[in-house]
Amino acid sequence: MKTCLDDLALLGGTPLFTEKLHVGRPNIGSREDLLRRINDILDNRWLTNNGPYVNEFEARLCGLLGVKHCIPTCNGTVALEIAIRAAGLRGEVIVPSMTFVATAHSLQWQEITPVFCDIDPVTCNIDPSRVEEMITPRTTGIVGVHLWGRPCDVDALEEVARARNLRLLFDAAHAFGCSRKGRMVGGFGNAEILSFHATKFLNTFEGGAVATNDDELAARIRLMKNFGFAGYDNVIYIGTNGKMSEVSAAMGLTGLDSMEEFIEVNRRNYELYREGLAGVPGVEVLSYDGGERCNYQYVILRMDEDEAGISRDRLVESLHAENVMARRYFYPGCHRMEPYRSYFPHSGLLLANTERLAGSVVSLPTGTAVGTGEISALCGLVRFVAENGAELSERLDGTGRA
Ligand code: T4K
Repeated sequence: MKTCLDDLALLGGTPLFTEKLHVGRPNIGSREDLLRRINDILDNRWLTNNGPYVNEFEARLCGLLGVKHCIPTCNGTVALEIAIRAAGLRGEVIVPSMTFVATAHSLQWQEITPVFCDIDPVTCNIDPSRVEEMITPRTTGIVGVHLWGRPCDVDALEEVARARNLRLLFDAAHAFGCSRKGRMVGGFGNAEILSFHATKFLNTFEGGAVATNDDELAARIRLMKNFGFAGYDNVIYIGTNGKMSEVSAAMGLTGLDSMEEFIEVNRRNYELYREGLAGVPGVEVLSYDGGERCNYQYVILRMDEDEAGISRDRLVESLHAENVMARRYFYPGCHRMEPYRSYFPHSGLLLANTERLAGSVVSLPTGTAVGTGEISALCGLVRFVAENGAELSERLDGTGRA
């Protein structure tokens, strides 16, 4: 516990944690079940290319999400690239900038221009009323992102897409296992893209999927993720290698078996953070809608620098010194990353809410690798830093630190 500023590791004290506490440590289910499945894969000598575990994984995903197709891929980025191509997007596509850069890159990689749209300051998701303003004759689609698992305003986006004849995709990388108005994420828009990266709620080491109820789109995606092969020696489409391996599917199936336990732990952690940080000046833990299904995979702090008396970046610096590897997901926003900041140097002018949010968020460690004692200690640390924010800032100013 810290009782005076000199106790802070940033000012020469001993770090609160001896080992680094990371954001995004994987949730891992039963090792025995995973190893049993891997042994089976080795016995079968069927390692990839639509093997039985990938097919079983797809069927389980479809059942869970209530969709007709949920095509597993090697990662979420390739799933995005394939879905974007298969849906026929080109020209310009409207996306939020407040997302992981893969959302924008998967468009630009195919020479489609991502047009960054501001977010709603409350939901933190793309603002449907601003989407209209970004539409030009070159616009072919919208890619919404369910940031931190909190679903977009799907109805409003569907309305804009329908009225303006645009395709609508969702980057649902954060939202596996989440629902909106009782419907699972996966079935909205023309297609939704999932990520099963190690850091995600459900992981397949690396992996992703495209969920859709559109049979034709699904058929194209299946071809595209396998070089366009429609049978031995018969290529009927341009394609890439987007296939998921059997070992990845085995990991995914094993994770699915423990999904409810992961949610329980995540929810417990989230509630502990909410309680532990209640009333801390200038610090708000972003909330989830308790009436919906939610994976609670992200614990996000929003800092009000004026109230806390210390900047978000200095809080993060203080946490890092204590071995809490908090992250600023998603600072500084895609529009301030290359190549976008060179292509559109002034896009920030239209992204005031994005810039404010990207400058004030902190993502904290949670998941099954984090214990309740660690969370209590971490909350105590954040409270101490915020309550002594002004004095700490002064001390750091005095040392010439930015
Ligand atoms: N759309 C959205 C909205 C996304 O957030 C993402 C991915 C995608 C699309 C693309 O999906 P994928 O193609 O990745 O399937 C990480 C992940 O690599 C990325 O998957 C994720 N979003 C993003 C939010 O985070 P980095 O560059 O921040 O990763 P890194 O290496 O700094 O690791 C993050 C933390 O996780 C560290 O604190 C350590 C911990 N970690 C990581 C790995 C890989 C572990 O404890 N164990 C591990 O095995 O991007």
